[in-house]
Amino acid sequence: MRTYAVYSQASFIAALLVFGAVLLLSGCGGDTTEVAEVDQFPDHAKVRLGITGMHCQGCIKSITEAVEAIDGVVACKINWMKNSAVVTVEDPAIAPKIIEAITGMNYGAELDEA
Ligand SMILES: [Cu+2]
Repeated sequence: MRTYAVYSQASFIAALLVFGAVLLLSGCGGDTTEVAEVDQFPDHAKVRLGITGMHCQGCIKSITEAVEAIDGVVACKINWMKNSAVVTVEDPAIAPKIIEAITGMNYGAELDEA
């Protein structure tokens, strides 16, 4: 019985760890990714956008892919909780193109000047 108790405690902890890892990987449990703090491209210009109409991870994925497919876009990080995106670009002049791509998919998008 004692062995069983130790075993089940260990597997319980293992299960917790796996659960935590799944949460982290899936990005569930609230968006803890602070876009401003994780800047992989500090030397590049940023276009900050407010985006409306996103309702699931699928929206985020398709917007991210569409924006990153635009010539001159280096990366697109969307913060679902804040309804915002930070797009790393070669030249901020392509901002209208980015907005066009997003609104073309029936989401709202506008430049966030703040
Ligand atoms: Cu969706």
